[in-house]
Amino acid sequence: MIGVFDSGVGGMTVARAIEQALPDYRLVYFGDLARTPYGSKSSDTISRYSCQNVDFLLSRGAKIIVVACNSAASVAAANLRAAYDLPIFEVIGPAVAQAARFSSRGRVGVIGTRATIRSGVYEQLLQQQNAGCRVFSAACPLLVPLVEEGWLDKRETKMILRRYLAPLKQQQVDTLVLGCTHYPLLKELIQRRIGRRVRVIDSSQALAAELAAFLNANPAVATTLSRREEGENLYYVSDVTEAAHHTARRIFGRSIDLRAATGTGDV
Ligand code: DGN
Repeated sequence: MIGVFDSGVGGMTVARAIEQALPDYRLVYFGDLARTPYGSKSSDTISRYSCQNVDFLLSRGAKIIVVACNSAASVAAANLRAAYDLPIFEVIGPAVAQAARFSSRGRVGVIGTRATIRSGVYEQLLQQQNAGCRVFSAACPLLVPLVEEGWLDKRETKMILRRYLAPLKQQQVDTLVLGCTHYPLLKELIQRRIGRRVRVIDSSQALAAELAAFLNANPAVATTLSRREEGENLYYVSDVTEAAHHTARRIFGRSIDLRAATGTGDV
């Protein structure tokens, strides 16, 4: 199985891209709804939760891990790679590669949770790829709870977005990275607010393409993965809520059987 985790439902935007790019492979998802949001927690706590999430996915047969959460990727990806002997993919690398490629004037905006922005990982990686690039980042801690609540088109959400994006607009960014896997659900609102000329980057498709290329190049790993004819994709959450059902349906365009995950850590 391809194991995918996030702090909640946001990572389902990545799971969906993987389902579309790799329809023959089975996927198991874990959304840590009981402990979301991660973005406001300390790095140690996010790292500990991330290890527990990987252990859960391994117990369900995952042979590859996708960290579909920027907050976890920014503080825990290196630890996970050191601790687990299996391929680990994450969402930040593909987003950075696209931003470096598409930025026309080297003015890149990044929005994400507090943990992601505090880590400085986007600045560091973008400047490694393009030394002249200027990065303007903004933590947007209210957006994840709004998405988890399904407030995707409310007046209050638009007002909050206007406030968060104003400084980036003022800096005239030419590219804006959605540095949180919840934000693609607000992509249209964000695009409208930041302006049509700004390229808004959501890394889910690039990540799915990277995974597909890896499996092509590594058939020995690909053969260890369970195939779709062996069963459905599995979607686990550590708390099954009405809002999660609603958001999952919105992401996949179909209703998703959200299973309750138990024994996933120290909740
Ligand atoms: N989807 C997670 C991310 O990409 O950072 C949100 C983290 C959170 O829980 N706030």
